Amino acid sequence: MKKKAYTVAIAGATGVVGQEFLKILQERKFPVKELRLLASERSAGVKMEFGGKEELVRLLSEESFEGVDIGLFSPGAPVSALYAPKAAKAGCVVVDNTSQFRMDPDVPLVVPEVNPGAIAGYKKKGIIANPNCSTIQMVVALKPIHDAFRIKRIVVSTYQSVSGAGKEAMEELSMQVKSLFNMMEAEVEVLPHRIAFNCLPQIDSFLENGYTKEEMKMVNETQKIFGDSSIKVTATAVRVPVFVSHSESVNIETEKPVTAAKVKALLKKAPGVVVADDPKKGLYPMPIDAVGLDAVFVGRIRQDISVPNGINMWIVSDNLRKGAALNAVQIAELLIKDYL
Ligand code: NAP
Ligand code: 12T
Repeated sequence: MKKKAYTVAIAGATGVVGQEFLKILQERKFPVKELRLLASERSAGVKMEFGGKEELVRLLSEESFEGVDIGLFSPGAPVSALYAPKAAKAGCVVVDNTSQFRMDPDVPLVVPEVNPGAIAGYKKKGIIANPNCSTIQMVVALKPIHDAFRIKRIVVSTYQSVSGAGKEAMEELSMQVKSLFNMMEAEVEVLPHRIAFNCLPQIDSFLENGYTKEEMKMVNETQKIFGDSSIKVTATAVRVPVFVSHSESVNIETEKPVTAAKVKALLKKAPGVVVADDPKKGLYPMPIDAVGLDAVFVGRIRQDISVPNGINMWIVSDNLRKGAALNAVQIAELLIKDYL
């Protein structure tokens, strides 16, 4: 018989993604019977608010998942690597936000607006992977265009906020701005260089091919989610001094002839997308306007004047919501609707 409410564990509850999980579960009235908030020994004992009650944060351990139906994970890739399989073994379905399992052929990589059917594959390992924040917002906007015109190639440059790198990176940007305004040195500890009043063309570490891991995540994850390894993707991922919401300049080339007007019309009715595109009125998506909202915002939609079937656009979304916690909760909603 179907359950009325579920026991949900949040691994990494005190992080920026974890805190967003708590907000979104409440906002969307996810049927939570019991909540287990899990973090490291640094935060064990801390209290967090859920549904008007204080909940104690507990130490993440092997025993954390007995009787848990769904585990929402964002404790960092090495911690997920260790505990997600243990949770799955205890009968918990894990929705993992880290990069650990995304390219595992036995783990589905899911964006509900794009490939909801892939969820069925969770039964192999008991794990579903949430894609990278930059991949999610891009594929939500590109899916209807790919279906209608078949995208052959994507060239993307990202403008990623510091919240993507966690609470310490957000603190680092704040501290650096304060220090610099007080004529003091900006201390660099979390991000590779000073981020205040700067842009860093490095997110995550560098690989042998000259790309960063973050850039290759966008390439590999896009192909996996679209189920199409022929789609060519090249990415440059840049950290900018913005707290929340990632922006992306995206150029696509399609097989079939395409126009900006057709793309706009498609995107206006696409699930999860809001078109904000009226240049004459100065209307286009900006990160400060996307914070706290669910949609993927698209603007600056225009014909690429340099190739026959090309389109340029600008895509913005809250990386902690659609880019992380919201996408994972949407996956959990499909899980309880169709599988649990
Ligand atoms: P964060 O703000 O730094 O938070 C990290 C969280 O993990 C905290 O709750 C921390 O607990 C917990 N944690 C760290 N080490 C742990 C351990 N050994 N055992 C148990 N808990 C531990 O980071 P975040 O931004 O929330 O991101 C966390 C993860 O989510 C990263 O892997 C990141 O790659 C991923 N992420 C995914 C997406 C996406 O899916 N698109 C987007 C952003 C981030 P304490 O309070 O005890 O330190
Ligand atoms: N390094 O989930 O630093 O793979 O912005 C997300 C965000 C990894 C991930 C970042 C990262 C991920 C970042």
